[in-house]
Amino acid sequence: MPPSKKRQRLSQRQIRVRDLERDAARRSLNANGMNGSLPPLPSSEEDDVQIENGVESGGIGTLFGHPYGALPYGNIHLVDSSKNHPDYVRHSGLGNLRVLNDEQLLEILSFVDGPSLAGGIVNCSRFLYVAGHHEELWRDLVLRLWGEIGFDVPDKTHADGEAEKQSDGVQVNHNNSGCWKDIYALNHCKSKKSSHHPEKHKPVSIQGIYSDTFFRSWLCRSFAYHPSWLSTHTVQTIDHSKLTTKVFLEQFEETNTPLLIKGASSSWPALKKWNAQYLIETTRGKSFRATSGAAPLPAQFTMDNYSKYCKSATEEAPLYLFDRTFAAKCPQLLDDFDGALKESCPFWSCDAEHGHDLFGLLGEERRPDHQWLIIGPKRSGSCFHIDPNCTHAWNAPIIGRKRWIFYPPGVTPPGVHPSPDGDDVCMPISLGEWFLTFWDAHVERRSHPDVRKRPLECTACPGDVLFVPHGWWHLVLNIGDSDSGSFNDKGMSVALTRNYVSASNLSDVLRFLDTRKNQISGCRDRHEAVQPDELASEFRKALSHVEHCQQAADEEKKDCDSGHARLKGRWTELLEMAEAEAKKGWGCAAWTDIAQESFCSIPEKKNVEHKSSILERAKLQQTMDSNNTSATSSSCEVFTFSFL
Ligand SMILES: O=C(O)CCC(=O)C(=O)O
Repeated sequence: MPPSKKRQRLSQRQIRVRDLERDAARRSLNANGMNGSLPPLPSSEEDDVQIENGVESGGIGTLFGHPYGALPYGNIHLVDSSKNHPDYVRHSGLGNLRVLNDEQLLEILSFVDGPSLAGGIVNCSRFLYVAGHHEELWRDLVLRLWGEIGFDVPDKTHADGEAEKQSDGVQVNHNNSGCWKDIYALNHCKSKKSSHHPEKHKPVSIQGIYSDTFFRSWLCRSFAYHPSWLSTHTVQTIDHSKLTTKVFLEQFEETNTPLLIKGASSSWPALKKWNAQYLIETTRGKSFRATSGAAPLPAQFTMDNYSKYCKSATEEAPLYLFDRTFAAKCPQLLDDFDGALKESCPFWSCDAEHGHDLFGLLGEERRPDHQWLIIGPKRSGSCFHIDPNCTHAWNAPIIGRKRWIFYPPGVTPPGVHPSPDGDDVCMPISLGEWFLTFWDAHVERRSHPDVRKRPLECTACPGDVLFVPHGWWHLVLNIGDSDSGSFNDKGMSVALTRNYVSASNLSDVLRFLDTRKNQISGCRDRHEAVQPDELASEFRKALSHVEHCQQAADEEKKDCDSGHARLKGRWTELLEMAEAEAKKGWGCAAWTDIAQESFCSIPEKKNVEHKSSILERAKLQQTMDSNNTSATSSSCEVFTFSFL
């Protein structure tokens, strides 16, 4: 029998409560800058879920395979609204909470514990089912409970495949369904010492969910590569066999120019030995640190668990394994490349005559962090940044290719908004968001009239090594082995990187250590490392330290003979030259005040507090960028980070 259409008479009190609720809702919407006219709640008649053959009707088909069926909000205009309000699923599923936008709703849900979320909230309504399965909610629950101590990741029990209809007609997505709820369930049972083995969660696709918040974060992770993203090669490239130390130093380090050295690491044992199984076995019992700019906390993973995570991660900004202690924890991994590096790339040997890896003079414990093992799933990577402490770096992909985009020192990439002193940077929260939002603006920059201000791009393959000069902005996307962009290609991407100071950047490093103390990184969380306040003086001391060797004794004699009664250390001359250079100013435009930068000149607001001016600049640049960029469904979300 159809439910009665007769309206119930409301008491005076009920009317007052209703009016108060409406008033509060209107004020809340206005406060959020939204339209205050609240659509009516559906009548009880509309509350009936319409199911045809087990699949809900009334919406339009899934466009992009969001596991829970969410579509961009704009699709709501295509809905036949003759029967129901087009956003009926949301309104009926949230009741008075519908005054919140989806971001606010997720914020509130982030306070809910796992059992209440899984056992209560997601069962309340279809909309809450989708919201309560937002991948990041489950990730944050896991990280808060077990991030620091480590947690297990279940095997991906279901083979990748198309969404499938169950016997009851409900559409279940095995594919691309994420993993954090499964990780939560497994570790929850373990912590309760339960012998229960939770089944893999199977998302149900819901029709009638229109949400940029849910859709955008999925889109920013599951995009297919556009061929044009990978096709440009403008980084200078030299075959390893043709590169001499002299050419590298004079034409690339001295001129601070990126260089792709083809085949430079092809002789490294790591190239032949490293695969997931080898890494798992070699690192057994050790854990590795992985972080994401979007996650509240870091996570400790064993290699086995991280490899499983790489196979199933679907969140927008996946946790990226960036481990600085791999060499001490697993010396075998160091042996797999360190000796071979000295032979294949003598310009990066720490014994080199020209003065390479000078921070090494501080000693392994006292120097700032300098080498990392980098592992991530496909589509993971590094958002735009400049390397720490004015260092140069090399980066060698061992498994899987990497796509690189460089912007020259002093030229800020589109979508990136540093504060005038460089202490903070606002930028899109994920690589996907940057590519989907700022690609067209980037393409325009390729034809900047001043060629020195154009970006450079390349793809580095296993076997190649890339030289990353100091002060260059760079973004790195792990693109696996095929250009197909298939979401099923989910293996780990593995790389090695080292950052260094040599004769060519020493003057900038000294100037940086003297003048940008709060941007010094790589030492603050290690008490044995030299801390920012002392780093400049300790580094100078190390450079002018006299080596007690025959050479020093001979030099002493020589100096005495020529009337200069002082000892000279091996690098004293280098230091003196660098000090003189540093006094003159920056050798590299990256650290000159961003306010003076000419390319992206943004009108400075007078009398604006420093911190708020970052946001002002971000908003202003966003408007400028969006005027130059074709619209996507994604809005630019910015976040701020400080150097650690
Ligand atoms: O491999 C990557 O993700 C890039 C690493 C990087 O840019 C860096 O270490 O500075």
